[in-house]
Amino acid sequence: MFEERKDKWLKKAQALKPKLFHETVKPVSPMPDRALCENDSLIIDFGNHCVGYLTLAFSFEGSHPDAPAWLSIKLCENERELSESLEGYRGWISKSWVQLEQMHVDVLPAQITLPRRYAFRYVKIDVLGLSSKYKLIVRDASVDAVTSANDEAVQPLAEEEIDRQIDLTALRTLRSCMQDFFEDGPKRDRRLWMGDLRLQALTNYVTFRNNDLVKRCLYLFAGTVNEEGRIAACLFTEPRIEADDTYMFDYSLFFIPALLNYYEATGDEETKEELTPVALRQLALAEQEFDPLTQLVNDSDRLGWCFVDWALPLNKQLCAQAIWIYCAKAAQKLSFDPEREQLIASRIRAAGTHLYDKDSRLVVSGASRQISWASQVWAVLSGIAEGEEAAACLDAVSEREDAIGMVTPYMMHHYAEALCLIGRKRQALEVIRSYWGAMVKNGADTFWELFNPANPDESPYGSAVVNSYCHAWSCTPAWFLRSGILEDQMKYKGIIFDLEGVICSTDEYHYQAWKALADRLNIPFDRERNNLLRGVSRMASLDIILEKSDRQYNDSEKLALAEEKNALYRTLLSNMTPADVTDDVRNTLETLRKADLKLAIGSSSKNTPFILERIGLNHFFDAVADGNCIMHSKPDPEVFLKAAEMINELPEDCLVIEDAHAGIEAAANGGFDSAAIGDAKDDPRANYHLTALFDLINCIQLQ
Ligand code: RAM
Repeated sequence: MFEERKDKWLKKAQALKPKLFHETVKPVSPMPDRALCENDSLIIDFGNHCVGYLTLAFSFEGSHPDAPAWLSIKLCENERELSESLEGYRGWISKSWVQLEQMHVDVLPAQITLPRRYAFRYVKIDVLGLSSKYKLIVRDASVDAVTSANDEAVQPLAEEEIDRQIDLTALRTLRSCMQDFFEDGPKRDRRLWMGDLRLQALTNYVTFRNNDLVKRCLYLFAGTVNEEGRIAACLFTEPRIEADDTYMFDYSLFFIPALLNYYEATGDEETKEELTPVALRQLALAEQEFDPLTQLVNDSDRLGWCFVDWALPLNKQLCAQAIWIYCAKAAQKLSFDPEREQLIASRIRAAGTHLYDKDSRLVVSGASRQISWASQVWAVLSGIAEGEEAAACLDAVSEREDAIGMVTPYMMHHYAEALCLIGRKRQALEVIRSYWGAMVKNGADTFWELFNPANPDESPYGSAVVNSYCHAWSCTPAWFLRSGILEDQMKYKGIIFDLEGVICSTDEYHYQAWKALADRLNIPFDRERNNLLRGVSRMASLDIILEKSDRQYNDSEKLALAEEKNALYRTLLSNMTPADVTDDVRNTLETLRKADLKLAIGSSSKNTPFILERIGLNHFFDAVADGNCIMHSKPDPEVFLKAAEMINELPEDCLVIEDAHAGIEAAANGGFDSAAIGDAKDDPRANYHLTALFDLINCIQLQ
């Protein structure tokens, strides 16, 4: 497949081979005068992570060197590597990745450039053997550092110190990985991986802007598809361009969003047209992995069939299903197909039917119905879980100690992206500050391939010695920090909720109390008549009920009856519990709280404090304005104005949520925007019309 085009594509890729920028990097402090004897060692710090060629200059003191200097040279990406030992290495990938050399210097003085390219900040020289007739002096050291990243294209961030540090570290990471192509790690694996490319490219579009390098990589992948047309998980470019024999479900599919993102960043129609067939071919090939009856992706345990994260016990079924959906949606943007649209819908439904646990509100994966963070994150990113359900997935998993965690910055990227998608940019920023920030605190000057805060020494390879401490997929904070995560994300500063009918439903209790009173007075009253009482004050409601009575009541009798009803109503209210707050309401409130908004109640009910206490929300709101502190009820705006004043915000900066027409009118009268729900949902005076409270989250976000 594509055989006749592959050569042309590889030629295109080769024509885009970048020129590398060179920079000479010197150690942070001058070389010590100290002369070295056998068994002495010296550590040289170059100040920052760099990728390039090391030159060392040696001289000696004492008599003419009568034997070579025998040296061990260890190049380390970070400080912790300096003390890591290879002895008893038990990792499962080759220890040949360790940057450790031995050499003999026969003639002194000498200047030696090591032939290999290294990724490092520190160099440790151990003198393994030296004649006692002379001492060795390391006179000078320098690095010819190389990258294809153009620093001048980057706009620096002038934000909080922590963000600046994270951003610099992320930029340095990407810069080191940008060579002839986007390497995954310049120490290890020094090759082009599809999963990594996708995230590097995203970050590149808003930083170094070397879009031709992305184009080159897309053509490299397209030019090396196998006979079926499948994109390999990774490829080599030396001695000739060749795909590795590793194929992974998710990595092949990620060619699709990578191409789409490239097109969105550059508008390069030609590349889009030429490579879209390759992208669509990945979807077609993925079909083999689906069960046509259930529309679920097979629950495979073939080693490495789908990557997702380095959490080894992770079951990949849900993630694979979600990644297919995510990539198929991207394919729709490259080339829309109505049949594919239906297939996407049916696979979302299949996941909902077979891989969603209604009780826990979590998606599950595989025959063992495993619960993991990765599954929840991908369910959100794919749209398997949407709106309030999506928020519930991310919240519920954090309560589960048995959930399989996330261990790579790659997976954490997707978590932060999922949070942004459901409107929790603030929380996403916190994730970036705490997760990537913890690496900075642990001494990272480039971000690592894997970081498990619970176990900073964890390695996917059985030994930290072979870890990559500068790894492409961890560079995305530089993308997040430039993609609106820091901006004021909400249209409003405060949200004011009506209580009854919005936060909780008390309709039934009102009905039962009026019914009991009407029964005692022998006045006919039923649910139909009860509808007439909606949004009507207590005394006016009583008048409506008394219309059907045979006798007249004077004002003081009426007051007593209203009191009687209220007493009954309050007795009934005391049956309320936190369970009266629906998941929709709870998730919406949590999400708004995490978005850093001020939340208030504006309700005409004098029972407000009592109800809030019963449903367990009395300490939740920043302010409560209720029937006890106002003179005029809705549609007068007094209660909302009071609430806005209590949270110190102007009406135009607040949004009112109401289920009664009188409330929507009150909001308009006070100069507030409003969102209508329930009975008032279609009120034309409202700015937003909500089917569920969670719909609010999308309405109030700045795009
Ligand atoms: C490792 C590398 C690479 C990653 C693959 C799946 O070999 O770390 O970055 O994409 O695994």
